[in-house]
Amino acid sequence: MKLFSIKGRSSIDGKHQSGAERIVSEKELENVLTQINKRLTRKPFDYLSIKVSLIKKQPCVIKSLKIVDVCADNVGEATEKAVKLLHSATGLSEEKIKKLIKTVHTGASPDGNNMRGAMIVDQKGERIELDPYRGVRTTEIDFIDRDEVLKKLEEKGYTERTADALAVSSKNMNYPDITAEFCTSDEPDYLTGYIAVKGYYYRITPLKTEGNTKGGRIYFVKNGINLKKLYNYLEKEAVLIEYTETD
Ligand code: PML
Repeated sequence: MKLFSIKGRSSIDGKHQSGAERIVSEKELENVLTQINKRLTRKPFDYLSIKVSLIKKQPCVIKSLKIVDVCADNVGEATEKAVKLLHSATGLSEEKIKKLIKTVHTGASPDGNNMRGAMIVDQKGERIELDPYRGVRTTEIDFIDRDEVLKKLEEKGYTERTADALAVSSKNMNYPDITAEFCTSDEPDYLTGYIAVKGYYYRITPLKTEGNTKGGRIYFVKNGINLKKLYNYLEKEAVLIEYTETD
């Protein structure tokens, strides 16, 4: 079956506004293009692009991580829980992890803004992105039957952002040399973030302070990782995800 990758994004004054990515069959193409167009035009924009390309290599199919809800009374308690999960998945010291999280909360790009993609941190706690302004982006992903998955997630009180983040983290955790991921949104009122480790997506609220426009992702990787292969997997290889319900 012919599959197409769709990538849409909008911006205003050069600042990212909305994005949407899908993998769809030829039959779904027209409908999904309409959906994406609606999603991108919800926010004001002065630039909008939607790119469609045929996927040449058949995507591999993987299972999604299982969602585990973690509640905390405040950001401090949520961060402590996040740090413990990351410490046990990466072996990095709690102090180092806290510093890295603070970097995300204050703007991880060298100019103090949010990065477009994720930071990459090795087991020595060092940042190793090829470009620290851009980072790495996980793309070329979709759920098999995304609408059905979205319905199931929304019934459980989750959001479209949860669906997108679950897809990203499931692709990430499928890579043997990625051990964990940290993520908070850059939306000032979206306080839920997550920690992904092998098999699980720990959804933690509130993982950031209300009103903070800084957010982003950290990918924790093994020492000596081949960055060229990592970038190629995350940015170029198409992956389809089968949603797995939490028991
Ligand atoms: C969730 O709702 O499970 C957390 C999603 C984090 C989204 C981050 C983002 O979209 O920027």
